[in-house]
Amino acid sequence: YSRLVPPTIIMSPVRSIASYDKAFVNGEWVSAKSSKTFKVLNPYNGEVLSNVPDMDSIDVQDAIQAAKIAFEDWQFTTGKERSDLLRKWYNLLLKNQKEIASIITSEAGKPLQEALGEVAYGNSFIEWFSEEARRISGEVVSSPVKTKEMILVKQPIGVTALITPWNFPIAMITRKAGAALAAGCTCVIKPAEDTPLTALAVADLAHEAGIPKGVINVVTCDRGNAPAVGKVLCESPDVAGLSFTGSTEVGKLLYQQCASGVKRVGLELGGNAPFIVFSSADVDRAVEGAMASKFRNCGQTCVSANRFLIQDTIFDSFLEKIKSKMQLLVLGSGTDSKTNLGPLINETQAKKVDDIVQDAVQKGAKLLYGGKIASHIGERFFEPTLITNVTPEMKCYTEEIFGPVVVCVKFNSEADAIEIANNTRRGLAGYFYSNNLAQVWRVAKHLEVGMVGINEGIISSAEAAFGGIKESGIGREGSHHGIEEFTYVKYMCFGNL
Ligand code: TXE
Repeated sequence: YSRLVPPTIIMSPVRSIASYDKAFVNGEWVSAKSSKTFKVLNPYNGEVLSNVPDMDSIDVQDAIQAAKIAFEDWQFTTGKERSDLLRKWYNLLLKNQKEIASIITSEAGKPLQEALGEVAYGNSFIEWFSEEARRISGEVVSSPVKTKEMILVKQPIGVTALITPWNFPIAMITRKAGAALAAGCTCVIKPAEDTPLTALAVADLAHEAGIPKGVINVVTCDRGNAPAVGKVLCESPDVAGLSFTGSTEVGKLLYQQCASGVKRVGLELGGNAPFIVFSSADVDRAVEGAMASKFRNCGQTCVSANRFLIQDTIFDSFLEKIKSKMQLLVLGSGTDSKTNLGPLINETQAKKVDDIVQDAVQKGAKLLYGGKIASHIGERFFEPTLITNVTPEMKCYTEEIFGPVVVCVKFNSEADAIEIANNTRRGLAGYFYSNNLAQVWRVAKHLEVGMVGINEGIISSAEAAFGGIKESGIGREGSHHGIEEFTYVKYMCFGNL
């Protein structure tokens, strides 16, 4: 990570994982009014890590009110003031990166090394937006009449609801909250029920950095209360906008719920990324990119390669090479340095992956490696799996797999590859490997996706715009575009001059 900045303030580190047992509202650690709690489990062994408040539609109202009151002052802070606070938060996140990574490994199961990578990535959003907070500016319009001056200014939209998933417990929060705070918005975060502890630790550090009470609130609830809490967040007249990352199904529901209030909505939903390897490509490099894109976080990544489209002339060689790499993957505890693949987040997700693989096999796909839940290690572990002979009616072709499954499709021409790649309602990321310059430009333009990796399997960065087209979502996160989602343009016309 090339932009490490030494911490400038020395504070106490993040608290122990089990001590995160309250939600964070208006700068205070609070229980649910009902006193109900739910268990946060370690997906590796089912150990209870903590019990956190199972909040409902009443509790979330308090958080919205806290964010509303905080917005009264926060919206008028200067960009420099917000930048300085975000920088302090960033320094604390850096100082505590090992502790946060350890919480992520405990509640999400990913190998510690990957968790550290996620923390670096997650922190980079706070650093990036601390810089961008000072660069939010408007325009002086060329007025058509001498008696008027016209100015366009950008203002924060207000209180924002940030609903996040479990696959990147810190990065999905910092990517949204960093942009919201930099813009001058306040927020109510509802983290996924599987991974609320990272969210609470991150909010703890924001508070310690001096970010005022009410600017960041974290409401925790179990799966059962998520629809009620989500509905209040979407429908409250005091919430100006929603930023959601999660499934397409829930994203569509929240979009509808926000419609009655004509809210600003940002959605980052699942993908079905094509990963095309053309015959001109360096196959070894393509296999390396394929392994990184597919197996990071055990395939539980929205930009993960979902369908591998391999040109016929190199099909067998690609299969052989990727299979030999897959045979080296080690499943196990995220705390063991030898582990490449941790557990899937929960048994529901493991069953979903199993169902997708069994569906393909029953419909005639050829299983070349793996293919089932690795029960000898645990019910949440899935074997790295390689499948060919797939057809468009199989779920592995149309659905986001979200597991360690490589699905290979043979194609003949560039036109075929593009047609197969675009034959999906999703359009988040796409990848291709080619050393033919004219082809590179053509294919990059024709892929119907929001992000393209060209001879590269890992593309996410705070500097670049992240987001999809079609049913993969609306809006962009990261880059300067990420802040636009949290501001509106106000036109001021000065007359009688
Ligand atoms: O997602 P959900 P799940 C995809 C991936 C995965 C599938 C299901 O394919 O297999 O979705 O995962 C909250 N109102 N992605 O079931 O349900 C929930 O509490 C308000 C891709 O975990 O969408 C959590 O905080 N909120 C994705 C968040 O939504 C609700 C990452 C995501 O959970 C809600 C995760 C409701 N009615 C899954 N129902 C990506 N784009 O990276 C649930 N939630």
